[in-house]
Amino acid sequence: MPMSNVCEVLTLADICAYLKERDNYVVLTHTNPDGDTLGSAYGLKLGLKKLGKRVQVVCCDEIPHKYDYFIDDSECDFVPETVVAVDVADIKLLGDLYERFEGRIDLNIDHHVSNTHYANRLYLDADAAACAECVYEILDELGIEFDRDIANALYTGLSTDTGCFKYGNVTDRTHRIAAKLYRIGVDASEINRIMFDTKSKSRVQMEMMVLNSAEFHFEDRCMVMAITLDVQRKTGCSRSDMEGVPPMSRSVEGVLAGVTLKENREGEFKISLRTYAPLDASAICGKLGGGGHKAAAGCTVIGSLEEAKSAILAAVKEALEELDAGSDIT
Ligand SMILES: [Mn+2]
Repeated sequence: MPMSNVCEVLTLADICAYLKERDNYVVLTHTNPDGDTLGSAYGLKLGLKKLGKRVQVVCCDEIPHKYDYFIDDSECDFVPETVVAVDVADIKLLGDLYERFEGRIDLNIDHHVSNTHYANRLYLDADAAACAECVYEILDELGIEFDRDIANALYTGLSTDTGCFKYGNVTDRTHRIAAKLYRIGVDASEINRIMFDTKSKSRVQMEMMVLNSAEFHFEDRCMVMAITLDVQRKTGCSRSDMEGVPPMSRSVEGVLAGVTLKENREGEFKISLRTYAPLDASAICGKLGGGGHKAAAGCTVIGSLEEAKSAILAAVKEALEELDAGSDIT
C-alpha cells in the first residue's frame, strides 16, 4: 500500500513556503461540488497563477452552470506534480477520484472539524466559516494582488457556506474578509441573487413534493424530508436544485434537528443533518460513519428509505435524550 500515515500539520507560514516552492498543481474538490469547494479551488488557482504557477482544477462530478462566472479552464495541459484537496474533509469525498489519489494528496486545505488527516500535509482552520476564508488568508500571506475574479470565487465560498452570512459559523473575520473583497469590486449582490434568490421550476416542484411528505418526530423537534429517486424523476430536478433543501429542514419553529434524505441510487441515501446548538450534527452523523460541522453534517446510509430514516432518527433521538437528561440537572 502506498499509504503514508504521517500527516504534517502546517502553519500559515509553512503552507505559503510550500506553495511557493512547488508547481504544476492539480486542485481537487469534493463530490457534488458546492460554492465553497469550487470557490476555494478556483480562488486558489487564480491566485497561484499570479505567482506564475500552473494549476488545473479537477472535480469528479459535473460543475453546475450557476458557477460559470468564476470557472477558469485555462492552462490544463501539463503533467501534475502537486496534488491539493480543498474543502475535502475525508478522502472518500473525492468520489470517483478516490482510488486514483489515495495516499497521493500532498496538501489538504480545509475547515472541517471532522477532517481525517488523510493527506501528507494539512492546513486546517476549524474556526473558518468557509474553506474560502483559509484560501483568502493564504493568498493574502503570499502577497498576491487580488482581482475581481479571485474576489468572486472566494466570496461565493464565504456566502454559500454561511447561508448568505447568517449561520452561527460567521465571525468578525468572515465579515472582514468579505469587506476586503468588496473593496476589490466583488459582484456580491449578483452572486447572492444567483446563489439564493433563483430557483428552477423543477426545484420548486421538487420542494412542493418534499414538503408535502415531510414528517415531524420527537415532539416536533426533528423534521424529516426525503428526496426519493421517484421525486427526482418526476420533477427532473438536478443535483444543484437539491442543494438548498437541507437548510429548509430546520426552518420550522421548534425544530432542533433537520434531516434530509436524498436517494443517490436504489438503496443508498445521502443524509444531510442541520442542527441548532446544543445539538452537534457532526457528532450525530459520526455515529453513522459521517461527519462535518457542529450545525451541518452528513453521512451515507445503505438500505431502504425506512432503514435509512430509522438509523438517523435513532441517532437524533439519542442526542435529544442526552439533551433532556442534561437539562434535568440543576
Ligand atoms: Mn466548506
